[in-house]
Amino acid sequence: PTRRCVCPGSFDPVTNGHLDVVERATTIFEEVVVAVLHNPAKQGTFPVEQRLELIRGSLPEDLAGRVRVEAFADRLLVDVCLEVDAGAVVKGLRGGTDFAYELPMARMNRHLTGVETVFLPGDPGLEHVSSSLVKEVHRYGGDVTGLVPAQVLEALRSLDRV
Ligand code: COD
Repeated sequence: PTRRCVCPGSFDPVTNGHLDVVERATTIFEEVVVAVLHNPAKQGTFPVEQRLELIRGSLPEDLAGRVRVEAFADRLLVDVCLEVDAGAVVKGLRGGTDFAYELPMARMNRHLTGVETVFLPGDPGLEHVSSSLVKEVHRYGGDVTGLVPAQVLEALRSLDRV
């Protein structure tokens, strides 16, 4: 049994969908490590240091003692889990597309070190929320209030709008 899990992602930037998964992970695990990792398929928008600050600034204060937010550059998720001594990965699933993307990664991670992946069904009210759609909607002048925390709304203002 493990007390600690890792919630990994790009968090570019963090959304209310991510925060919901992290907060729910704290109801199952005593400690949660939010790990900002590199997704080789994605080009980054926000610098990693800013992504960390935005996550830290958006988490409820009462969780501060049990949630740690860190970046791990160019590392395998399984190596991060070994380093922080976490026996499980927690991921949110918005729907079937997420599942199809996540299943091979969960199997590969288990193959590599035996680490288990726990999937949480995403909140249906946040199913349409992703970092990439948030950035796109903002870029073309749409309003993403309510989909991201206040600090992220502020940070988005620094991006160019079309
Ligand atoms: N509702 C529920 N869940 C959500 C929502 C939402 N609205 N939005 C996002 N999520 C979940 C996603 O499903 C995902 O589980 C997590 O939050 C993070 O999402 P993103 O988009 O920030 O992160 P990804 O998908 O780009 O992260 C991919 C990783 C960085 C985790 C992956 O590339 C990785 O593990 N990289 C490290 C290198 C490695 O180990 N590679 C081999 C993998 S087998």
